[in-house]
Amino acid sequence: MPNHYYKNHAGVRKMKSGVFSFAFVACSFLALVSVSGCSESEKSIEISDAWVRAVPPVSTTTAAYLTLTNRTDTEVVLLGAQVDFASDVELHDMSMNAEGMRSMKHIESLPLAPGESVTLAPGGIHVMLFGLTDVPAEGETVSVCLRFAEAPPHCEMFPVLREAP
Ligand SMILES: [Cu+2]
Repeated sequence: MPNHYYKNHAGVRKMKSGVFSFAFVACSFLALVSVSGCSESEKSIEISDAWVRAVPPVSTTTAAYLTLTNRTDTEVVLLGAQVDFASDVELHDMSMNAEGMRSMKHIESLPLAPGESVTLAPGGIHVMLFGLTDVPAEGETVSVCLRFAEAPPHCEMFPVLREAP
């Protein structure tokens, strides 16, 4: 796919916004055995600082950002995401070229070791949304379903914002 370029954007980190987490593999199984058998805070994938960038209505692309923390005992691998308002979704990493322009490349998967946390933010790794069929408006929330290896997709509501929360 062709390289495309973004203006340099300072990803200013502020206070944590909503923190979501969901039970994962081992916990889901234990939860079937006993409701209190597994604390979600101990064995889960945690999602925080989730947002989708608000773009002009004529735009055909935007991006989703979040912080993922693996609180399970096993490696989890993020493969990408799915949304109902874009035809294609890819994990991208952004880097600086010799001219000081930022270029993006497709990454196939993003592994997280137990306890590891990764932040997808402007200027770095992001979830690229191509072929927008319905451009999300600022202030809306949209469903983004994260895809993992060896686990069902997990859908979360992401706020649509102009800047990082
Ligand atoms: Cu991208």
